[in-house]
Amino acid sequence: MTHTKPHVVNLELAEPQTNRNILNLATEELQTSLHKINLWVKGQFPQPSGHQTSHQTHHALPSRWSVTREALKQLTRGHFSIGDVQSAIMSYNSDYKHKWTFEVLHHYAKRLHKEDNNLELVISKMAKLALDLPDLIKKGVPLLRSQKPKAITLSQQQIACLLANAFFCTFPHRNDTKPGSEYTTFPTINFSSLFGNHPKDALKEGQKAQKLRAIFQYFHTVTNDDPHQPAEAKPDGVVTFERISIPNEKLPKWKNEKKLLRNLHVSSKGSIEKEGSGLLQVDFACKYIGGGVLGTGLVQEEILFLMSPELIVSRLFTEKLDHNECLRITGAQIYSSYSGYSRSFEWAGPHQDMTKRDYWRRRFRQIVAIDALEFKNPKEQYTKDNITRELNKAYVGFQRDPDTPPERLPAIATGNWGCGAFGGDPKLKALIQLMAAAVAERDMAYFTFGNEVLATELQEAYYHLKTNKVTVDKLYKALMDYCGQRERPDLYIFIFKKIGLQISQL
Ligand code: AR6
Repeated sequence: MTHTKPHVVNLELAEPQTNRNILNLATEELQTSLHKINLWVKGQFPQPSGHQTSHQTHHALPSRWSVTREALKQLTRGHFSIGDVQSAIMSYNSDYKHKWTFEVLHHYAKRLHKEDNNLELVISKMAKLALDLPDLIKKGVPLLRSQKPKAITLSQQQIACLLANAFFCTFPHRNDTKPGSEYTTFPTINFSSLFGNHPKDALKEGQKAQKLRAIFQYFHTVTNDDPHQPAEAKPDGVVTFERISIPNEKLPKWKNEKKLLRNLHVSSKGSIEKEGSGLLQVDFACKYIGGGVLGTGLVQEEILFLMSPELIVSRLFTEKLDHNECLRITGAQIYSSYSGYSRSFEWAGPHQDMTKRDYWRRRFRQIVAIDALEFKNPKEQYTKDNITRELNKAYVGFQRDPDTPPERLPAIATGNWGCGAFGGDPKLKALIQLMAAAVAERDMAYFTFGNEVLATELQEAYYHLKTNKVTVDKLYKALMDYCGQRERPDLYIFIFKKIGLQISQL
């Protein structure tokens, strides 16, 4: 059986071959959705029986890609309605004709879309961009599989092309989330879930349509060929996605860690993404990266991903995160600004990102996705296993990249990680992050997101712990004692007493 020789790898690589982060594409497993897409683009997607010759395969299958290509080509010619976009998407997704609805897309087009951004023009350029897939991505992008630390670097143009395909729901095998189906351990990537809405959904149609404003702003920018656009704002760099896994035996032994707390800056005002710019920004993640960004979620992680849609592409290749893993993303650009939060969220306009770029043309912006545990019952968080798990998770996210010298290590910008949708206790989580930062030897800026009481309490607690040179192991032991309490006294006062701090105001 003769197969067409795979095209030469055309992923732009941001790091030199000697760097440990580099993708060794030659040895990557090729069982990836993108590899399959390449076959599918060439009409070679194998039948489930797998008994055909390549010749038969060419002719037996009216390839999904050829149907897709025809549908998208129509859109590149302009003169279409949103109904036509819907029909185009459904033409190669007919299995979902009774499942997918498009009222949010229609809502956006009718009520939210501004005439100055010609929607038809943007969508036709997006179709063109999606059709560039075979030219822009010539080899399968490897999957970032569980427990396999690895990095992928893509050009912003490749990301835009992949996201245009996600918008038009062209990725095969990625719509079925039933247990046992091929990609159940991966997040979804096709945008179908953004277009429809159910009356019982957490967001109303109009609220969900705000997400589309951010998405279209992104596509408007990446397809913008206006020569007057400032060169610094152009999305012509690269972005690195790195899965980090630390084996259990290499995780800190918390009860023996003698490190002192590092510097802490606490503020009740400001946000991680704005005031924390230039620092390592924490994404309060879901283990399925991006959480509900393509559905009804609209809290910290989803908003982050909507402001920087390049982050969404990580859903294509990042398998769900395990307890000892995180995803670190370097170089993503910001395209929009927002106001409000959750149900009051609104897209607030375009953002021109002039952030400088590094040697590899990545914007100086690093985000680390760490997923906290979700506590339906708040009591569950005060156990040795759960506290240790959260310490480990934070440590994995904060750990220094061995290539960065300690003196050039940015501080961490974080806040109430795990304390909104996931129901955690912010006083406990702040302490856990502070301990993990101490072991990772990084300073921290903590944004309490308007909670002034928490800001004051945290500042005071930190002051006493720092001036009394309390080490991580002591804090860990005090936390373990706290877990054993029947009642839940104030966490910080309990710890001070346990450690024997003489504090006059107690
Ligand atoms: N800057 C600083 N603090 C913030 C910001 C911000 N931009 N946004 C929110 N906060 P949450 P979780 C504060 O609920 O509990 C998503 O669906 C604010 O106090 O987003 O870890 C993910 O995909 C807020 O209450 O994080 C996961 O599935 C708190 O941070 C899940 O939610 C927690 O924000 C994660 O839930």
